[in-house]
Amino acid sequence: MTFSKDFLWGGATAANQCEGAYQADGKGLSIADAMPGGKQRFRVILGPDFDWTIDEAKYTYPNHRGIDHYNRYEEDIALFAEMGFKCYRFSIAWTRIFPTGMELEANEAGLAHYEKMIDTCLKYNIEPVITISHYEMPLYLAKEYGGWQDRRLVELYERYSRTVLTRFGKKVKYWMTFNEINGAFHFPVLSQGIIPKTGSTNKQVIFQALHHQFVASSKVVKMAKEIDGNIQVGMMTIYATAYGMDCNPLNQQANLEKKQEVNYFCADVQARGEYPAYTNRMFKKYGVEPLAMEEGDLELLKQYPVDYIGLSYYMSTVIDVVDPESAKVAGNLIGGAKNPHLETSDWGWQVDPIGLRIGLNELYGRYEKPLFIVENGLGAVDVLDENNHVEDDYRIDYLRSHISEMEKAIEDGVDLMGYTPWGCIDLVSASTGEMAKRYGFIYVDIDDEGNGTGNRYKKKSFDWYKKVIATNGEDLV
Ligand code: BGP
Repeated sequence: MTFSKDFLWGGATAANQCEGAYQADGKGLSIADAMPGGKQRFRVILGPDFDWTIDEAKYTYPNHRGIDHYNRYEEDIALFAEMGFKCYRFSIAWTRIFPTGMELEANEAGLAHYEKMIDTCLKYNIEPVITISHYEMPLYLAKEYGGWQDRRLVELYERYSRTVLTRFGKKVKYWMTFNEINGAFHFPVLSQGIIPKTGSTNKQVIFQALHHQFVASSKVVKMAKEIDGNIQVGMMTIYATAYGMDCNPLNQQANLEKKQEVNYFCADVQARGEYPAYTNRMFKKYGVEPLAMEEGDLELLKQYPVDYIGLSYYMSTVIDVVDPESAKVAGNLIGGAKNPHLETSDWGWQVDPIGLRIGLNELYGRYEKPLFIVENGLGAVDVLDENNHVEDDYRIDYLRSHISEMEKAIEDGVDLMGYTPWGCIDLVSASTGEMAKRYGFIYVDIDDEGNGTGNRYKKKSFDWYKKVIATNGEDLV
C-alpha cells in the first residue's frame, strides 16, 4: 500500500467562507466580512472609493450567510464522517475569540463554539486540523494598525493563539499558523490585513509584515511545545509549481528567481529557520531596505521552525519574460503565461496533476519535512438535477489524477501526511465571493444572492471519495 495506514484523508474549509453568522455570539467584524461578493471583488476593494464599511444597499455579502456552518456544523461533520474522513481542516475566526483583536479577555461564546465543533469531530474519530488565521484578520486591526506591518500584531496574535492552544491543545494535535502566508506577494489585503491606504503595494511594508508573521509563527511553535509536546505546528504555503516557458536560459533564470520569492522564501524562513541567501538580492531588486528587527528575532526563528509544511495546490504557472506577447491566464491569486499543454478550469486555472508530483518533490527535497496537502480541488459550476444530485465526473477526474500523482510522489520518497481537498462542502469562494464556484462533495443549495434552502445534497463525488478513503487510496476508479 502506498499511503500509510494513518494517512490523513479529509477535507478543508475556512471560517469566513462557510460559517456565516457573522455577528453571532459576540463576533466582531473581520476583513472578510467587509468584502463584497462578485467576480470584481478584488477590483472593488482595491478601488480608491472603497472604505471598508459594510453597505448592503450597494453590495452583496455572501460570506455573511456562508452556508451557515456555524449552526449546521453537526450535520456537516456527520456527512464528513459518512465519507470516512480521518481529519477535518477548519479555521478559527479570530474575531469570534477577540472581536476587535484588542480585548484582554477572550469571548467565551466563541471558544465554546469551537469546543463543540472539536468534540463533534472527535466523536467520529476525525482529527481536527486547525488554521489559526485564514484570511480573516479583525477589521479593526487592519484599519487602525495597518495589519501585520505593525509589530504590535505579534503580541495580539500571540494572545489569541495562546488562548486557543491552551484551551484546545490537549484535543487538537495539528495546527497551522497562517493560511497561505506567501499570499502576501499576491494579495496582502487578505493575507496580511494591509489595505491599499496603508501600503499594500509597498514591498517594504509587505516584507516587514512578513517578518512580524514569521516571528509570531515561531512564538506559536514555542508556546505549543510548552503547552503539549504532542502538538505539531505547520506553516502553510500556496504552491503553484512554476515553469520557465521554454529552454531559453532567460526564462529559466526568471523562473528560478520567481520560485525563490514566491514558492520558497516563506518556507525557507519558517522551515529552515533562517532568511535564505538570496534575500539581499531580492530586497535590492524591490528597493527594500534592511527590515526592522528586535533583538532575539533571528534566534527565535532558528530555534522554532515549523514541524511540517502545509500547502495548497490547484494549478501550475508559467513565466515568459522573453515574449511580451505570449498569451496570459488567470490563476489562484497568481496569473502568468498560458501553458499550451494544459487545460484550464472554468475560472481559467491551469490544471496540472503532474505539477503536483513535481511540487511535492521540490518541497520535500528542499526541506525534508513532512508535507500535508491541505487544499486542492476543482472550482466548477455544478448543476443540481431533478433528483437533487450532481454528476460531477469532472471533479472526480481532477481529484483522481491528483491523488494518483500524490501516490507517485510518495513512491519518489516524499513524506506526505495527508490530503484535505478544499471546500469539501460547497462554500463561498475567496477570490470572487461567489457560491457558484463550487468545490464540494456536498452541494449546498444557496446561490450568489444568498437565496436557497441551504439544504445539503451528496454529489457523485461523495461516494467516490468515500471509496477512496475506505480503500486507503487503492481504488481510484
Ligand atoms: C486558497 C484559499 C482558500 C480558497 C481557495 C480556492 O487560496 O486558501 O481560502 O478559497 O484558494 O480559491 P477560490 O475560493 O478563490 O476559488
